[in-house]
Amino acid sequence: MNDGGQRRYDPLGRTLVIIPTYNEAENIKPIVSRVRAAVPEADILVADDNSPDGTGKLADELASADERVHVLHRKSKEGLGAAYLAGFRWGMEHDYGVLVEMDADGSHQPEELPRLLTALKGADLVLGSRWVPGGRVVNWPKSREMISRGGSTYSRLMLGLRTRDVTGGYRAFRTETLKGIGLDEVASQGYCFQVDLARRAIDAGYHVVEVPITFVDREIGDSKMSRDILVEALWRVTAWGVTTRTNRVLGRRTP
Ligand SMILES: Nc1nc2c(ncn2[C@@H]2O[C@H](COP(=O)(O)OP(=O)(O)O)[C@@H](O)[C@H]2O)c(=O)[nH]1
Ligand SMILES: [Mg+2]
Repeated sequence: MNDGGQRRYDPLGRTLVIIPTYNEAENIKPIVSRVRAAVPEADILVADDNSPDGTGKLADELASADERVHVLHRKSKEGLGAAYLAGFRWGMEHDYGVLVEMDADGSHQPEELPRLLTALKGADLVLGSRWVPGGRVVNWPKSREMISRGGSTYSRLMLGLRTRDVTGGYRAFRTETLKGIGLDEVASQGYCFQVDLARRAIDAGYHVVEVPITFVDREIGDSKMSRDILVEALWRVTAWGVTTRTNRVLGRRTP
């Protein structure tokens, strides 16, 4: 829990890097080999939603050649949130101490992961952050940057958070933190899943640290960002904001 970072933290334990994929056939091999090179001691779990382009099969080939690589095959596309929840549960069942979120498209550079893991030695959750000093985005269209910055700002204002980058998806959790924030109640599916987890961790009093990252826009394949994902984020963040404020007025804790 949050006591200003003064408490002693347990050693980190084994690390699992979870990579959700939907149609990332051209990206899956490069990203897995970069993760293996950057953090050889970590295992990898590819959580594939039955990608029509065969990403799951390519991941299977990687897994059969490397015992540190695992694949979770899911029946159909159910969104980033559902894929991560399934990945987290797999990681918990297999006793990993650290669960990492990372996109498959190279936007989250595996070479920066050691810095996130070092910071996690003294924290409950580390957020890779584009919007703290030292953090930046490369090659992102201005429109996407505005959506992301706007989403973070709106979420921060609605939810009363001080964290700068609450929508990002490059994160390292202690497994204990995820156990403590009640994953069974998480219903968000799209990218607001990231805001949901951040607000839950902060509201529960966990020590959340932001580490600057350089986010590089994908060079290959298509973004899965859609209107539906944006609409879900907008209504959910607004609803959480209203609930949080109402509960504050009534003196209740937000679930
Ligand atoms: N398993 C799974 N992965 C997804 C889904 N939607 C997005 N992803 C993955 O989540 C990561 C981020 O998605 P991306 O399209 O790059 O989002 P953007 O960077 O915000 O444009 C990528 O690795 C995607 O393949 C989904 O419905 N299921
Ligand atoms: Mg991307």
